[in-house]
Amino acid sequence: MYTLYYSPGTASMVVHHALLEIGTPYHAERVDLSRKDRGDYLRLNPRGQVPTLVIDGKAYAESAALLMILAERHPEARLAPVVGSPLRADWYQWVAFFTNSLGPTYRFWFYPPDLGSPEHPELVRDALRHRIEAAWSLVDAHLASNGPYMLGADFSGVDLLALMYMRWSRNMPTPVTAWPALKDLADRLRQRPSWKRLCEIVGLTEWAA
Ligand SMILES: N[C@@H](CCC(=O)N[C@@H](CS)C(=O)NCC(=O)O)C(=O)O
Repeated sequence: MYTLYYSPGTASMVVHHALLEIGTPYHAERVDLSRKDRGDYLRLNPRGQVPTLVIDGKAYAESAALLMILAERHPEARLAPVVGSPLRADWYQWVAFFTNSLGPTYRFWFYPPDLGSPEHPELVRDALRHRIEAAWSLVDAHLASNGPYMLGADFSGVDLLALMYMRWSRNMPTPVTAWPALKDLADRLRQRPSWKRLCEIVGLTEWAA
């Protein structure tokens, strides 16, 4: 049994989505991120962030790591290609790309206090926007030549990571739907029953379809 600590629409989405794709039983605990004092939750996650996934009584953090752990624990769900295959290597590469390139930059975009100010000065905002858009341009070009999914013809768990980050662009100056291959990927993934179920469970309507 897994226990997922989550908040709708946040970095916990990919983990929640993976659990639904796998079809394994889990318990979900909503964390109220509007509360400054997160009390006992800090014992599970010292930064007070989501996601946290408790596996066999031990708490683990970091969305990309949790996706990798789940893919490994449930090979039958085929969230990752076979270990040792060239596609598995591509899978690691893209998981690392998303979590390294987009994860921290989005974090800075949404949390100006992480960079020391309540609101970003325009220069910083523009720089973060530029970095996010450059990353999406690269992914769009990759998909246009090698898609329609991140690993080519077939869906995998790294698409779930892409979908979570794609959704975060929805209110940015250039949402990912401006890039044709990214829009195509987002549309395909939003057709999956697991996505519809996830939106229902956590009560997401914005950018759900
Ligand atoms: N690198 C972490 C980032 C987690 C993160 O930043 N979570 C945000 C929500 S998207 C959070 O918990 N924010 C509340 C806070 O920082 O107080 C991951 O990918 O899991």
